[in-house]
Amino acid sequence: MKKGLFVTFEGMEGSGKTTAIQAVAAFLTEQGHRVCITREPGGTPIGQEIRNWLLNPDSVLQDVRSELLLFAADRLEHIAGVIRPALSRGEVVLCDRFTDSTLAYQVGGRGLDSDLVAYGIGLAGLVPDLTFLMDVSPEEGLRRAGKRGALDRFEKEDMTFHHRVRDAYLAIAKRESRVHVVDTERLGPVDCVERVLGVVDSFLSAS
Ligand code: Z5A
Repeated sequence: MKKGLFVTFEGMEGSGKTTAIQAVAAFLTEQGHRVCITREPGGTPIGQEIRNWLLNPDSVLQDVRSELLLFAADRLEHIAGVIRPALSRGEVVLCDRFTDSTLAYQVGGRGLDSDLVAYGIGLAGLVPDLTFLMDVSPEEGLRRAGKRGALDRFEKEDMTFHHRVRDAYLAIAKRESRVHVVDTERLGPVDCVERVLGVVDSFLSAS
């Protein structure tokens, strides 16, 4: 039985998801909430193996649908092993990427059939209470990501891929009221966190 709060952070590479999650977690912990920080892919031991393979720039797939199934396997293990247990303990789960990443990258970016991807997402059987779309232009996001060194298998895709991903994210935000857009190109890290905390606070007060 779900009791906690499930919050996901979405967006392009380098958009500021990890930065925001760390600061939001510190604030909520100080307020007395129990917080679980996790991520996809890679929130479980087998998920970490899947992540290493999927992000390795040398990994090659013969059928792009295999990518969808690897993300789905990572997610099922993650939900059963980490997210649901934390929610049932009443924790606030802050998750770096979830199902909206699959819609943005596998449908928007890769062009997979949306019904097929919807089936994969449906297997999850879990919808976030709140989602923050940390929005940034692909140019700025990749500039930030590039500062870290070698690019991963997704970061290496061409600019049209990244623009399709961003457009897909913005389309999700338009149709889903749980999604709140945070402009991380205009707002600095501190203001981004303030915006996120304002929404979380209103949600917690109303529930
Ligand atoms: N993927 C998929 O295709 N399908 C799926 O279903 C799922 C995932 C779940 C996982 O990568 C890859 O898997 C991902 C999609 C795909 N593609 N890629 N690449 P990931 O999630 O591990 O990697 P990432 O998104 O690239 O993470 P990241 O680069 O670490 O981005 P971030 O966490 O959003 O950014 P950050 O580390 O917080 O910040 C980056 C830099 O920007 C850092 O120097 C900060 O100090 C700076 N920063 C942060 N916020 C700001 C603001 N507001 N202003 C200025 N500078 C800032």
